[in-house]
Amino acid sequence: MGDFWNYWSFKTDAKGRQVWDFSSPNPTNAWDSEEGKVFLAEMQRAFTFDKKANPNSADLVYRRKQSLLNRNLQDAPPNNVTSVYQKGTSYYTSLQSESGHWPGDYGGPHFLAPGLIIASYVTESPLPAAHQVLIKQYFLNHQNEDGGWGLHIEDKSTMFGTVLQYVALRLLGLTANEPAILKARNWIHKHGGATGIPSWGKFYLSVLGVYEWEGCNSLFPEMWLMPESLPFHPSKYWCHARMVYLPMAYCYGLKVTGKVTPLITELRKEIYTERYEDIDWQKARNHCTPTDLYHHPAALLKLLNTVTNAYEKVQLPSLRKRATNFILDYIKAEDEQTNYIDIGPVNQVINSICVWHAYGKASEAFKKHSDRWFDYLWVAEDGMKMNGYNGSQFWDTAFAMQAMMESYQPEADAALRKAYQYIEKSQVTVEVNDSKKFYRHPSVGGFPFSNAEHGWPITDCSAEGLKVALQVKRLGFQVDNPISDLRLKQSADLLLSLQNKDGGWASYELTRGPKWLELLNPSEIFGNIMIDHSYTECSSACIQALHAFKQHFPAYKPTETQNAIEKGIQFILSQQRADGSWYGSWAVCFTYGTWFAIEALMAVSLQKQTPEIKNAIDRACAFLLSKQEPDGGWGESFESCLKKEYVPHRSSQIINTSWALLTLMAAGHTNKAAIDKGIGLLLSRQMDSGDFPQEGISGVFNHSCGISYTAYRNVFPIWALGRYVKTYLNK
Ligand code: LAN
Repeated sequence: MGDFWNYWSFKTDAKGRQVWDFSSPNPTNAWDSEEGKVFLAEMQRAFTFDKKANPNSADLVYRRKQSLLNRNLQDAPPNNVTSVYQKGTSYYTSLQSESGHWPGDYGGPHFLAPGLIIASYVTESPLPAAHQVLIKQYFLNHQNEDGGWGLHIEDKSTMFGTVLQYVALRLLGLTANEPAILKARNWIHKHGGATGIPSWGKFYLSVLGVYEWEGCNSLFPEMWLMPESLPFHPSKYWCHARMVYLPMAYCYGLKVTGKVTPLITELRKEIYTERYEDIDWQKARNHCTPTDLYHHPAALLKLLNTVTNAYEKVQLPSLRKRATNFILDYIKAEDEQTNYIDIGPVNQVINSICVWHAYGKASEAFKKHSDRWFDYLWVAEDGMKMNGYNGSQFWDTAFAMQAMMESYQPEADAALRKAYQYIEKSQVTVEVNDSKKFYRHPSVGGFPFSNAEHGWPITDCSAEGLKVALQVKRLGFQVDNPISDLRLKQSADLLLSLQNKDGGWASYELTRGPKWLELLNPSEIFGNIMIDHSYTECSSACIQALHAFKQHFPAYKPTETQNAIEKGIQFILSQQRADGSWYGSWAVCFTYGTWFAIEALMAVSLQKQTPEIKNAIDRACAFLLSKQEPDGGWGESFESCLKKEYVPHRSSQIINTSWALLTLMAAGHTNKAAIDKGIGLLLSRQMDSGDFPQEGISGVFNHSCGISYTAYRNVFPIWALGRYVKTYLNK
């Protein structure tokens, strides 16, 4: 098995680009030959994965390779806190790349790779054979027992997941009678057929030509020509919604559809319960299978759809042309600003389709686009998946550094120094072109989630970057190329400019639109996608960063900074729930949100704690203690995110346990016995290698979709153990 893994090599460069290369043992790449076919089939088998044991893969392909390269472990040391801490750190540093960041699996969602397969089919730009085989294997590995797939790896089957993987598998060459396909088709038919796929699915199927554009509600490209002052102008959307609905509107406006090949004709026969010709497309527009429905489209949206659908019948070609030309200009700007990586995996792929449609397959723009597809693909023991971003390089590195700096260990020095170089290189130092025209908030001073080439700064990534840089300064840690004071000030300026009126911070930009814009959310599968809301986690990170900044630069905008911090704290306090917890929007779930909230409250109140803050902290700790499991750990299920109520996991989870411990220790809680028990759980879970096991999924977005953060199973135990060492052992 290992042999076949070895044909895949991971490449990264100084800019943090991550690509998996396949080096063929067969120099002529004759995959059609008998020998070639046997090779590919054997390789496919080497990526067999048992979803039933745990649908979360453990990123073993990267980790085995990298840790073998860099191991320098002492022999099994005794099982005490310090040794587990050191071993955990030493293992994790062995995974660091030459460029200083920690590469890792960022998969989880099930709607990304099918989009890419559809794009590559429509644009007649097939992925290399070896990639296709591993993507196919990934889909097969993740099929649920009932034959379907969900929105993400831990989800129950949905029409969205099932139809998309079904179609993708067929495009990748599986025949209609293969057992996996039969099972999937059975699921689709039993649940009423593909007319019930949610609107994003209707979109992909229409582009592919297995669904009619008439069966989609209008995506109304002319919306972009409306006055910007309107409260529902798309410039006011959350940037991810804005950048996804943009190319979608182009495709809808021009009814972009691939060639109707014989395979497409077959698919039209396979995925519906009635004849394709008999489908009532108008009725299908608002039909969503109940398994998929997370967000119920509001009456206001339905009303608006009636208007825009009616307009579609009489639309003016000249206006349509103006609108789609504007969209193309916008896509060009986004492509150039992000070096064709684009803000995320969804618009990257749909932009590729638009660029292909507008400029052709031979165009420079399309070539640059399809070259970036590879930045999103990741190989793990469950096959090849599409990551939720072009990686989580910066985010993981900023956290890893903080975890390792929590308590001083000379063994981590070299890794920290290298990691700092990645942080330094990632800061945005120049504004993007046409930033105003295309509704970009200023970027300079900010830090992205992945790498500088991607370049969209994020509030909390910027805050974590600033925190790291300031902590390095405070510790007097010697690094090459220290980030200048000017750049640190630019970073603080950016955070100040991003504070919302409610005192909180959203994810990428200011909250631009009114709350009621959520009533126009057309996606049945995601919640809160229309505007960028203030979040506890983002707000906490910004408060902590500004607080640290104030200590280093007390004379720089002192009143403004202080006011921002105070308003931020009020926002955090306002988000605390009656049970003492905070909801976490970007990871699972209340242990995450509560950890962030407490870090901010503690950071700013170390000298003087108001009764209000003290009370909030006490209630948070009481909440956490009430959720501690008998084995000493904490475990939260992904269901917490969906239900917005704490739902315990089947078993304690090291990541939730680490967050709970970090919180209790930050708060200086006196129940040391509870903390010791939690630490005991972490110690018991460490593996011989120094790694920790991959347990349940730990990331989430838009309340409904899980996403994997492979780094968390190492970074957070290290951080919690480091805090324990610092608090109780190194006194
Ligand atoms: C991310 C990844 C990072 C994440 C954090 C920085 C961790 C968070 O604190 C703020 C929100 C942010 C930036 C975030 C937002 C939503 C993203 C971009 C993602 C989870 C990665 C993928 C996801 C994106 C929306 C996926 C495409 C789906 C759509 C609904 C457009």
